Amino acid sequence: MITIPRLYAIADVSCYCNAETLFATVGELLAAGLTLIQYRNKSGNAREMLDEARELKRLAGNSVKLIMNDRADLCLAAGFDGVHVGQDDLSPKAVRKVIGDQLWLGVSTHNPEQVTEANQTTADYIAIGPVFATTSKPNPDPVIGLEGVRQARALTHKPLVSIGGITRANCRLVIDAGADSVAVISDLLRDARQSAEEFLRILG
Ligand code: TZP
Ligand code: MG
Repeated sequence: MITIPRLYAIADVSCYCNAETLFATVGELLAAGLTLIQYRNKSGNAREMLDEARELKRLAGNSVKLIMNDRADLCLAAGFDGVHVGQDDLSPKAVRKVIGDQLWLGVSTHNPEQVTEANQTTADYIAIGPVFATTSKPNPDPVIGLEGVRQARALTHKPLVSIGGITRANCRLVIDAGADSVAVISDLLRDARQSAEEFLRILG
């Protein structure tokens, strides 16, 4: 079983005006002491994604876990530590054929049925959400609230990551509802270092 850090930053390329801003923000997150970061790019082509991912790997070094959203092939090519897939991506079984059994595999779920299904796979962690309303994902699944986190907790012993609308103001409630970790996009964008330090203090 993996040990998942309390704070899981998602660096979503669509939130930055250019790659330099993305790298600068990730640099701030690293300076704050973050140890788990996902690279999420829903619009780039494979070559752009690999270039950006390799730069993130260069910045992060070997002591920070880097997770590639969606793409098992780019995870390997960039030397990342794992892959995160959703319900419409490669199945966990198919991802394992690409990445093997050592790298981290995370699976997004949105309801109890999906949690139960993901629990039966070789996923290293299960993400559940959106917990609260989010503007970072187009057409998000229905909000599950803290009750949805509690339900998910009851269905799996795997590390549970909550996502969606999580901020410094509500992250403690999410952990208290049973999540092991919170994944965050928007509340880590502005003053990234200070925000990350505050999250870590609240969650510690
Ligand atoms: N999946 C479910 S909600 C979400 C994703 C990728 C977006 C989370 O972003 P934010 O800004 O932390 O709500
Ligand atoms: Mg996906």
